[in-house]
Amino acid sequence: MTTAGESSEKRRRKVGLLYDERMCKHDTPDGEDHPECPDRIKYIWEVLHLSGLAQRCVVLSGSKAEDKQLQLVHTKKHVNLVKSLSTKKKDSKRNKIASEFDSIYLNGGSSEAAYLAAGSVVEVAEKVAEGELDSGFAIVRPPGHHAEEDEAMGFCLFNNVAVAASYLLNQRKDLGIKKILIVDWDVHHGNGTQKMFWKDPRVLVFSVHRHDGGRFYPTGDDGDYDKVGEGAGEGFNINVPWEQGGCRDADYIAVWDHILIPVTKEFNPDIILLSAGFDAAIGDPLGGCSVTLYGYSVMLKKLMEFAQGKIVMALEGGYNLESVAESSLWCVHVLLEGKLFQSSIEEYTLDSTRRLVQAVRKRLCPYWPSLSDKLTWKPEAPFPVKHLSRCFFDLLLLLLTSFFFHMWMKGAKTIASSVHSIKQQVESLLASLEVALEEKEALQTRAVNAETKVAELQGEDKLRLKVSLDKYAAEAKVADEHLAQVCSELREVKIDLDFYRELFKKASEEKKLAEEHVIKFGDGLEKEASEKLSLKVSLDKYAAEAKVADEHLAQVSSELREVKIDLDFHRELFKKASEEKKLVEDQVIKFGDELQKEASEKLRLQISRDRYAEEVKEGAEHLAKVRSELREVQIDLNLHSELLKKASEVK
Ligand code: Q9C
Ligand code: ZN
Repeated sequence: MTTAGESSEKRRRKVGLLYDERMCKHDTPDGEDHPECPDRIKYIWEVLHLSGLAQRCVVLSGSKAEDKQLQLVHTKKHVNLVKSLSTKKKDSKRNKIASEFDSIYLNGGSSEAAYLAAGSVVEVAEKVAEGELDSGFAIVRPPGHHAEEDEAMGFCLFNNVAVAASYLLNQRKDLGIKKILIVDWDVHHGNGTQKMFWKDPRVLVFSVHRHDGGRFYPTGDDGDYDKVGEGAGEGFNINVPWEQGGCRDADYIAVWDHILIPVTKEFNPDIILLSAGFDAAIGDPLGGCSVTLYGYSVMLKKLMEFAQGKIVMALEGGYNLESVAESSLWCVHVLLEGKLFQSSIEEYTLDSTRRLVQAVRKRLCPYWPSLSDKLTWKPEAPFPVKHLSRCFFDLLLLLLTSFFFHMWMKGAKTIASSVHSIKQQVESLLASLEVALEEKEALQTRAVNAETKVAELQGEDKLRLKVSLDKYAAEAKVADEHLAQVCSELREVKIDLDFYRELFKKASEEKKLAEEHVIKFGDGLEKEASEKLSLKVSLDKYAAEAKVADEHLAQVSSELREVKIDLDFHRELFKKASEEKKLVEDQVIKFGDELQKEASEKLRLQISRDRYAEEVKEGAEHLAKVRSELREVQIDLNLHSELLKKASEVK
């Protein structure tokens, strides 16, 4: 079992964060709204500071790329064109240039920002390759992966990630980087990157993106999975083209598990560059997919197992400010801690995803033998479950993540250094508590059932039972003492589980409301409904509810202890009951033929007894875990009120 205490003793990872305000100067010339706006990176930076994570990283400021570096992947003509933008004073001239490209705007700050974006990814990549940093995140704009050799495109001026990859391979041979994996999880195809390394076996380019049969941006065939590279680079380009929107964590994770990870194992890169667009995130206005914080942290964590964890993240797209900031935050958290955003939520992979994964594997298995292995999928969910689970789990996650984020952010202002661990504790406590409560109920029912059955079977064994009842009483006393000890342990801990349980209850109620809404909207309006719900899950609501919960705090705190005592007591009871049952069963066997009729019953009981025993054991381990987690949480009720104060302040 890994506890927070253990992992904090691990060597601290050095994570670089790069941000430079000058990249905010690239903006639309007339101040029109545009999804690729300066606030995207400003907000990420703010959130990283408010959360206290930035303070735990190595903060770097940007530097401009050199022309020589840019020309590794771009034509001189293109570099000069971008350079000239700053000297061309007239907007009209820049507008004319912009209009010659697809989905490009330009202003007086564009050139400097583009040079900084590329140079910054180079800088972080260099430091990670040198080993000065374990990993890093370049929070840059304009993005890069659509930019081609001689062309700006799709909000991208220079291909930042491609420049960095080429720089490491060609200009920093001394660093020993021979193989680079580029992972592009931006919802759009990384067409520029694909072209730049099309024939280069030193760079494995992997992109998962919406393709929609060639109708999604960038339209055409380039992003299809039959595009695997050419010449020496054949097999070193991998596309996973979604056939439609709506892809989720389970779909992305399936692609990781069945395509990207096995190939990465075989390729064994020296460093990983991540084209980290967050426009596949839930809530993105352009992407139409639903990747959650959990999905992003799982994907990143899985990549950290390779290249000795040398990962360079570079921001690409992502146009919902909150999604982008939260996802970034969680990725930095994963880089720092190597820990996941815990989620017990199981989802099912879309049928279309399974077919796609099979097709991609088939196309690429000549180059990557591990893709020929037989694939086994988890069983498919029955229809209504499949449908409902995708819809409701989404809502639940949305609720929980927004809530956690909110609580976390507010707390961060005052207790920056410990807030991330509190957040994690809260998560696992919530999960643990829910499970524990369910478990308690189940055990209670089962204990009663077992007792009934014992009573039925005992018959002539009353004497025997009398003896064991005394034993029972003695053991119950021991259990009582044990519980008293647990109680005092609980009292020492200054976190109040009920506070969170209350909040969780609220969240669940919200979820129920939300679910009713979704049903009303019906399947056809599912997307619209979930958008509305994300509004519903506004932080205001949580602030208000947290306040109510706080007021309940004093009253319910003792109740919690009783629940815990109850739980332990019932476990103990149940254990005794099971033991009794076994004794009685032994007697029954002695009765032989007369009880032959009951033989089948006995067998059934034996099976269930084993199951109970296992569950009780699991329960005990679980409880031990909760307790050890509790012991480590060092916040007190002041923190709660601080949190709440901050919550309303920020709101
Ligand atoms: N009909 C990135 O995410 N859409 N770029 C234009 C024109 C362009 C997205 C639609 C989307 C570009 C880095
Ligand atoms: Zn994108």
